Amino acid sequence: MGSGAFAFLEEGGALKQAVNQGRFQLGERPLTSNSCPLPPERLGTLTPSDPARPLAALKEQYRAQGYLWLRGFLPHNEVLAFRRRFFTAFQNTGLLKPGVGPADGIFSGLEDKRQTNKVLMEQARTAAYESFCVQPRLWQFFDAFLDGPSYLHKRKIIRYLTPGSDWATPAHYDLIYLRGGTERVVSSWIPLGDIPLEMGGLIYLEGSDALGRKMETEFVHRNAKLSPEERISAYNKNMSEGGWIGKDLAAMADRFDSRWLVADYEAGDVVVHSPYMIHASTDNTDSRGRIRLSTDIRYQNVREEIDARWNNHWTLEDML
Ligand SMILES: O=C(O)CCC(=O)C(=O)O
Repeated sequence: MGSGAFAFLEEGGALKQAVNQGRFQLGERPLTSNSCPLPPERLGTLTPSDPARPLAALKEQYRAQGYLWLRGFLPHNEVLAFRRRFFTAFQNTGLLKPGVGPADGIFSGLEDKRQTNKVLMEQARTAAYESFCVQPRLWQFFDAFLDGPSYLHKRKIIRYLTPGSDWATPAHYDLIYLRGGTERVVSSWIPLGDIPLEMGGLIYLEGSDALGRKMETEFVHRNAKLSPEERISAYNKNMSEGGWIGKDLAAMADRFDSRWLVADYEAGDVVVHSPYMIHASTDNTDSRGRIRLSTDIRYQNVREEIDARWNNHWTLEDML
């Protein structure tokens, strides 16, 4: 995709216009995260990147922004095929609205967590998911991006969020959970299907890579007297509950005089973010009932220190 295609998004996109005009909301409703409204003056849009740009330019943009929103990085149809495959596995759990194709992933309105969690954990271990994450388009990019052979952490998270759910990801930066390895680890958040604003995608606190670094320096100082095991834990006595920075995103944006950057993601997009970049998600309030599906996986240079705690498949109880 040539860079011309992005001029629209960068300069005249409807989303950006909405933010600029200070009327950023979903229909009559404001955007929320964990039910807390995000005021329009504290919102902005993510800057899209053309994956075809020279690598040096992408690296520079990543360094400057703390993230890259790579539009159309993966084949759209292959991502949708994966979404279909994933939700097909849930067909007998009652999660999906009957009579609608699994690729649509429409919520039935009821969830039996015992059944769905079992299927989710199975899906997180399938060869199909593994092979999606190790597809050459991804590892070849990360080999180049990380200046050497890339390593994909075995702990790979695949999440879905039903509309109306009372959970959105609170604000955090990833190194809180990955302190046992290199700080050059890079996270990749991949929407598995379109995730327009109303479906609750990932949002980033503008300029927060520097903030995350500052916070981590303070934690290193405060954690210095702890045992090596505690020092790297996201749950040690110096961390807030669950390692989160907080759930009230509006208050956080006020406190740091910053904005939350939002996007309408499409199947095929890949976001890459630094381990210090503060991010969170918004609520899925989709009136069409679509379930938000995404994966977040981490790459690093294989020659750098690897956090051994991430050497196992993700489980819902692993407390990492
Ligand atoms: O998908 C989410 O809600 C959270 C993802 C995340 O925290 C990450 O990609 O690091």
